[in-house]
Amino acid sequence: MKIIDEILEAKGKKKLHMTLIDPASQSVEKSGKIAKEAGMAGSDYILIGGSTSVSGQMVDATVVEVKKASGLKTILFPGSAEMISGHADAIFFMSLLNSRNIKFIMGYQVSSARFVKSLGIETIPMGYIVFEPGMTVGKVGEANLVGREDRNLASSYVAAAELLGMRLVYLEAGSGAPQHIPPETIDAAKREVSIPVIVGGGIRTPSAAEAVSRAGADIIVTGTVAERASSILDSLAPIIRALKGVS
Ligand code: 1GP
Repeated sequence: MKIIDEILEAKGKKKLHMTLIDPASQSVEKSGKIAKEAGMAGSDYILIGGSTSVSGQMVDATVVEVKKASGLKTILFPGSAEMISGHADAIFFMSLLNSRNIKFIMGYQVSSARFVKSLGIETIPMGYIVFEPGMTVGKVGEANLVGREDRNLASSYVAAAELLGMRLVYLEAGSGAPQHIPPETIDAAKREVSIPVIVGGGIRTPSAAEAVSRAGADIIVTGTVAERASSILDSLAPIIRALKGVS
């Protein structure tokens, strides 16, 4: 079954969790360990990518190790046209909708499209929107950040993503953000569209995960919490339980 169909089937029935692994942040072996424990903690998919560019070989090695260690499906979340591996199950073929730089809106997509097609992996068109504070992706992606409380602009961006045919929309506060996107902003965006809404950035506690889930996120992404934890399983399991406990 395609990942997009699994996501659509889950929508409204159960919340999904994705663990973000940035190949630039640790060794291939450590990435495998994070993925394995994330799977044990109840995570549904592993996202592989980030804003710091790494070679295709590094992404290849990470994807292979993550799949071997966890058995979970992998989705590429590329920060550039190089960060693509044919070993992944799918790729978020994404556009950073609020970038000032055309490279992130349509440039990398054009330069990688024929290569991605040749790999034959599942492609999932995704609208990516970066909110304050944006962190590294806000800077590298040259984003006109959406204000944390700007429900109007958030709703307009997700509506545009839906009309452009994006299958998913991702509301991003930036990896390591001190706070996640406020529930009221998530709620407004969620009410605007019928496509699944992904929320990530700054979610580090069970109560934060529950609040984001309750506000309407269909999919919740965490990254930093597993990268920094002394016990990945012990830190992730309560977060995933909290977000999945919301119906
Ligand atoms: C970044 O939304 C993800 O793309 C994850 O953010 O590292 O803050 O969990 P954190």
